[in-house]
Amino acid sequence: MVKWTEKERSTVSAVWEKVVIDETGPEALRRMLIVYPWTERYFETFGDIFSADTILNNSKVAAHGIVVLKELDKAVKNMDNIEGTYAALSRLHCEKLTVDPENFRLIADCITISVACKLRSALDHQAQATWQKFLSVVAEAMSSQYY
Ligand code: HNI
Repeated sequence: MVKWTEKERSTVSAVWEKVVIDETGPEALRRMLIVYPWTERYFETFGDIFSADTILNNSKVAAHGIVVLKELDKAVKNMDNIEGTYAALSRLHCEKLTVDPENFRLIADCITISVACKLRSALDHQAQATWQKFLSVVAEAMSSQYY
């Protein structure tokens, strides 16, 4: 199990408090789809997401970005059991959605970049290190039920 110092816990909470889910969620998912276009294949039901323009204007992408980011709130509130928190969601992504788990790292990076664009100097190197540790634990938890 991952150990968190008090400083790390307060840093994750402080970063998370500054995140505006309705902005950062859509922004992060759009980034993933544009920067890593092969991830589009999982979202066939979202309609036309075959160019940067259509991705930026797709309301389903925006809405799903919010769903993904809202889910992170559970990890912030359960830092000592992130794996357990995401066990069912990991199974869903493995068995039903068949998402390659490598993509969890990609979306984690896109979330960090979107957060950094928003927070600017508030996400200093120390805060970034802690935030990325947090997201890598989330990505690992999302991969935990794969077989
Ligand atoms: Ni993900 C559905 C959370 C990464 C593809 N995803 C969900 C749902 C949540 C969620 C919550 C809704 C589940 C439900 O309906 O019961 N996804 C997360 C989280 C991460 C993540 C917390 C990583 C931090 N998902 C990814 C990645 C991909 C992905 C990296 C693909 C590249 N997810 C999907 C797809 C769906 C989905 C596809 C179904 C969407 C739909 O509405 O049909």
